[in-house]
Amino acid sequence: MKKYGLMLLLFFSISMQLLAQNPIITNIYTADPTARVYNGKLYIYPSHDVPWNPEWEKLGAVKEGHGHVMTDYHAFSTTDLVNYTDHGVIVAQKDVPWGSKVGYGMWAPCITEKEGKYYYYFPNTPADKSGFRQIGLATATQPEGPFTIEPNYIEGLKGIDPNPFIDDDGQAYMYWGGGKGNSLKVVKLTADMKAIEGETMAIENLPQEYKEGPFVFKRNGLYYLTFPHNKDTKNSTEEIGYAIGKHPLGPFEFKGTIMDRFEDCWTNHHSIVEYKKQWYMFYHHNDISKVGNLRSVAVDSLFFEADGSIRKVIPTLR
Ligand code: FUB
Repeated sequence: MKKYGLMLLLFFSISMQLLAQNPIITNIYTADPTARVYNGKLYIYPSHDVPWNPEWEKLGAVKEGHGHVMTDYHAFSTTDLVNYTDHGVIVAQKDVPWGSKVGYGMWAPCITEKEGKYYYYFPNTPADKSGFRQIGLATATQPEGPFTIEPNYIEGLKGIDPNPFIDDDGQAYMYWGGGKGNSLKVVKLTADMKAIEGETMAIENLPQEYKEGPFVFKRNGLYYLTFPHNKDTKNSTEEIGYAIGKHPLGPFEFKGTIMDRFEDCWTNHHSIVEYKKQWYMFYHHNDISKVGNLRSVAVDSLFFEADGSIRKVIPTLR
């Protein structure tokens, strides 16, 4: 009986992989996917790449060199990793009380759930020009919203790529940071998830150059810190590596590469999640647009070895 159960599980996971077609979201350009499981569904919270609109320059927006233009966020959900529902815009730049209203604002977001409430952290260009990006919060009682945006950004979280992580004891942490001179940092969050608490620490001892997009998860008592790094500045994407620690604040020991660099998209940004007893890695590539700032979210299965190490994920591209 047990044998048939295992065979069925194997058959199910192979069929899912055969049916799934990358990129998985094709109605809009999406990048930087955070995948989470809520109420039996798998939700994806990506950023939303759009082309630059020259009309914004008349309103005072300044075109930035990197070209990552984002003005709102959508949420998606699925139960089979084949069919995805677009829940529409959940947070828009024009509605952020503390943000600039036009331009490049909203880069990689991330979400977490605590006691039935959903906490959606997102970077945006601050209207007060206090930094390249500040990180704000929107909350909801359902994973697809409606979300209410907090009036101010969170003091002490200047930067990009927020990744909240809640440990089994209920303590929440925020990892964030990326880009030149803006390294990986971690700090505790207050119980209401709306402010930082205690000292901010830099995570500096990773042997390969950290770039951006941290994502932390816990498995079998170990904390996996995964991150894009080791970028070849010429023509390829960032590589995704990982380190393991025994505490959310580290120290973390670098363990290797989860996904190699591949062709010409400049960035990669990922999340890792277990759904229906299979682990998955969500990431992005430019295989529809062929340009680095109009990206599309993809997914592949991820496997652990018996010793807890991660087997390399080979991206299945279009
Ligand atoms: O999507 C804009 C930026 O590119 C993100 O914040 C980075 O992680 C990189 O993917």
